[in-house]
Amino acid sequence: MLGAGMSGICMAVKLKRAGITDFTVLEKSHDVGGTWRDNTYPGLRCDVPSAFYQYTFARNPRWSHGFSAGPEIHRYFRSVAKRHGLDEHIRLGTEVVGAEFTGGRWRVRDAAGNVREADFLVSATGVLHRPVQPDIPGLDEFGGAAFHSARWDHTVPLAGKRVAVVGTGSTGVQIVTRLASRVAELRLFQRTAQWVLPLPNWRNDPLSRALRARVPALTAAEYEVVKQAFNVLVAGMLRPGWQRTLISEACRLNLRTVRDPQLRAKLTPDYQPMCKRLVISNGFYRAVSRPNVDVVTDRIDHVEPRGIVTADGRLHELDVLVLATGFDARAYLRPIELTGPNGRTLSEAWAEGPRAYRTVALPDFPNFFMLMGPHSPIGNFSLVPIAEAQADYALRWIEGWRRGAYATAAPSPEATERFNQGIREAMPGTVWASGCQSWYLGQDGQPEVWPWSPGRHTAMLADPHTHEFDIHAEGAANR
Ligand code: NA7
Repeated sequence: MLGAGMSGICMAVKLKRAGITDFTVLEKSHDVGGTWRDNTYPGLRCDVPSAFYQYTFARNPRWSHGFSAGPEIHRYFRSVAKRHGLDEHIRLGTEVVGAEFTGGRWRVRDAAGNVREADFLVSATGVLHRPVQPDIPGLDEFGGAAFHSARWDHTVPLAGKRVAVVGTGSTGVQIVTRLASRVAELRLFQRTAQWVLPLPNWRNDPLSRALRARVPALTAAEYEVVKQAFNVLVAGMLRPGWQRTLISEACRLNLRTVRDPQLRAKLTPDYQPMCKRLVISNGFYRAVSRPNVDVVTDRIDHVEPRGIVTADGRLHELDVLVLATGFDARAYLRPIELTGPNGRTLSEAWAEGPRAYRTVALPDFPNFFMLMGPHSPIGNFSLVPIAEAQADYALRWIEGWRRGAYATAAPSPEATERFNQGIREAMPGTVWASGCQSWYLGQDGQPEVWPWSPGRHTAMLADPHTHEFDIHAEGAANR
């Protein structure tokens, strides 16, 4: 298996619980936790409620907040891995560079030149993993400290400094909200204004935590309630309806809390709420209204040793430059190169953009499954139940193989095309196609996300759809 983040840990635990122990998780980094290991920036929180951002098989009754902070979430994933005895399966510091399917098995190569053989390959390499370094002239010449939000340099002091944040996605907003009162001057370089939904973040008091620990049914019920609410809201947001009206109005009312009309004008988006991934924050507008904070909307022209120069010729002098410029959402497992039994490579298969069979598999790549593959229902939903549904799907196939039902299986190109055709047909009319630039869009400008409710995705994966697979029985055996 590739990756020991949220979805890799999920798959590994599911394998163990099914009695399958002959597996290895290859992780390029020094620790488990994926995005929660990489991101350590000030103000980091998950914007999905903790009650719903957790595994159904390891519910945590002791979340400190409604929306808990990054380090607490990282501790949770580490503790699940430890409790389920994954240490003996995970090889840290092992970066996979390629895998070939040959002789009925996957041969997986790592950067140190080692080759491991496996009957199945499961990729759990995350979605928003590869930081985007913006193409700003002169960035390398900056005289102060400069780093991407996902590579935060904690040795750099911030108190009393002049700090710039480039980018106003969920990350930039969280950083600005946290740093505004801690630095001397903060400049937020905003290319596109964001709609911001204010949601309160409450503290779970010790009594309620103790109660949840004593009565596990409470945590289970809470999970279900939040899940249903998200299903109704997220699905409803996609097309016109009361959910979209409700959330749009909440965002508009929130914007009106910005008293300064000039600042409010700068912060007013020119597209519909939810076209870009919705930013959740109840402190951002307060933070940018502070006298030591400036929202700069002039285009960045270049960086020079003293700071950022905007298109109007103004030099913004800085000590620290934070790039909250997002991630390559189209990379998926690349640059890892896969080669199928007929010599077809992943680069060739994805030359026109990442496409998958029902978000989990690929034609021409037998016995290969993906977690968080193309068109998974990401957006503002919790990724944890998605990973669980996809892991359950892969597990069902692996168990079939262990029973001797088949030797190799890959989805047919026709079934994959049918699935992607259905996605394309459902996309017009969704809010993502309503006219904005976002990381939801693929290279052809079309949204590459799941155009229905997350519940429909789970229901789809409950059926293995074996008739849509090219199956070879030769060499199958009961194991
Ligand atoms: P996002 O949501 O991709 O946001 C990146 C931000 O960086 C966004 O405001 C971009 O502006 C801005 N950006 C990117 N490149 C540049 C350049 N060259 N110049 C100026 N501004 C730039 O990433 P986040 O890390 O905030 O969030 C990613 C996800 O992580 C989030 O959705 C959650 O799922 C968790 P743009 O809007 O493109 O004009």
